[in-house]
Amino acid sequence: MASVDKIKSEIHSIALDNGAALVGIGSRDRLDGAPRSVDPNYLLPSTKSIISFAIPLDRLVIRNFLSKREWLAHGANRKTIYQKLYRITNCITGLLEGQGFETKGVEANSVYRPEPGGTDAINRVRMVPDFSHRYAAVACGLGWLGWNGNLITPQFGSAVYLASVLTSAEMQADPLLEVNPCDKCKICTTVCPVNMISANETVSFTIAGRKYIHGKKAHNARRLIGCGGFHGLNPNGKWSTWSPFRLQYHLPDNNTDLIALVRKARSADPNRQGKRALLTQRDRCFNPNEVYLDTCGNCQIICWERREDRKTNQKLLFNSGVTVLTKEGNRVAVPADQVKEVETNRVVNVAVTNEESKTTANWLNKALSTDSRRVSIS
Ligand code: B12
Ligand code: SF4
Ligand code: SF4
Repeated sequence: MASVDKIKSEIHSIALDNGAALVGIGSRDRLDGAPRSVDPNYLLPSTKSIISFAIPLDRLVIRNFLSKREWLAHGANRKTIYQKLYRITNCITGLLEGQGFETKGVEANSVYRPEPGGTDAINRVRMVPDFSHRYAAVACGLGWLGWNGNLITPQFGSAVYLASVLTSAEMQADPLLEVNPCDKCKICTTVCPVNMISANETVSFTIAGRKYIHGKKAHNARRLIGCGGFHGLNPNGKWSTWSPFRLQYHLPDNNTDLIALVRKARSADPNRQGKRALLTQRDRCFNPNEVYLDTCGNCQIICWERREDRKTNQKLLFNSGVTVLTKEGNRVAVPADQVKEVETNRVVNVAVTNEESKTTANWLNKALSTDSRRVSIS
């Protein structure tokens, strides 16, 4: 058997050679007292070390996405990143298992603990992961939790995706990050169509005996409306995400009603029906025909390590206009005063141009199905 130091160095090489920009190792005791979603007992009780790694998003693609010059390239970038995260996970798991250690590669995304009444992509709302990559990354020294609640790193801000591996191998832990890269500019709180992140209130938790905080988030169901693309317009009405869809402007305050609204909107979404309701990120990213239709991600991708860049990103978004669905079934951005909302048969309204709104009876249903047919697995 190779020495654990050699294995550790091999793990770093596998991650970095296969596209990760950051990799770190944390000891199990750093997760004592941490939130329950990062308890390694759920997946691998024999865990002694946690390996975390991160891949940054392409910055040109982010800016084209925020400024609404180009939509689908961001999803394509995210898809490639997930493929790399899974490949690195598989390689590291193979290495450690080959050396006789019990090891569990954590799914990069879309795998959740059972929740009552929430077995599929229409009904689940709590979405507690089998293991939380964000908290794990903090415990492995990759970064801190930003005000936006995402992992923030000194090198790339929050614009990174994460994965983790649990193992019974006992390796020397890497140091924790000592300085918080989040300067509390709160730009992340201004870019959400559903005002998800509070600018004043915080929540706190403990990792490795240290206290961390992030901005308090509204109920999860609210986030599912914004992140899920059911409502794209900012409350000021001047810019939107890449979603042309609209739900109620005053979302219910009562959580039961909010959850019912999410489930109703998802039930009418053609991209969550049949087999699609059970797909994991792994199923999606390795299907060559699957298209990622991302509409937001703003609170994460706006946050780069330098404040000047964050301000530029915010400005690009604020000046990017409002997304409409065109007659041809495409999504383009136009100035806010050229937009009209029309009803659909899918719970949501959809934004179209003033001009094209006059003839929606002739083309809307066809354009809506062209829009959703981009996604391949059905
Ligand atoms: C679920 C999820 C979502 C859900 C959010 C719902 C949720 N519950 O968090 C949705 C789909 C809305 C979502 C949106 C986004 N996500 Co997401 N998501 C995840 C996922 C799978 C888990 C996140 C998580 O840890 N949630 C649980 C946390 C928030 O709660 P907690 O404090 O641990 O637990 C609380 C409750 O659950 C409660 N509780 C009560 N009873 C019980 C019982 C038990 C048993 C437990 C355990 C807990 C519990 O206790 C806690 C106290 O409040 C991770 C992948 C992963 N496996 O880590 C990606 C992940 C966090 N997402 C990511 C991203 C980027 C996004 C988006 C930007 C969308 C996008 N373009 O990808 C947005 C950002 C939204 C935001 N501001 O947070 C990245 C973050 C990268 C980074 N730099 O940090 C991740 C890590 C994916 C990845 N592989 O990189 N996401
Ligand atoms: S945008 Fe500003 S406040 Fe928000 S997480 Fe990034 S650095 Fe922190
Ligand atoms: S991804 Fe978009 S909708 Fe979701 S919380 Fe972040 S800013 Fe809000």
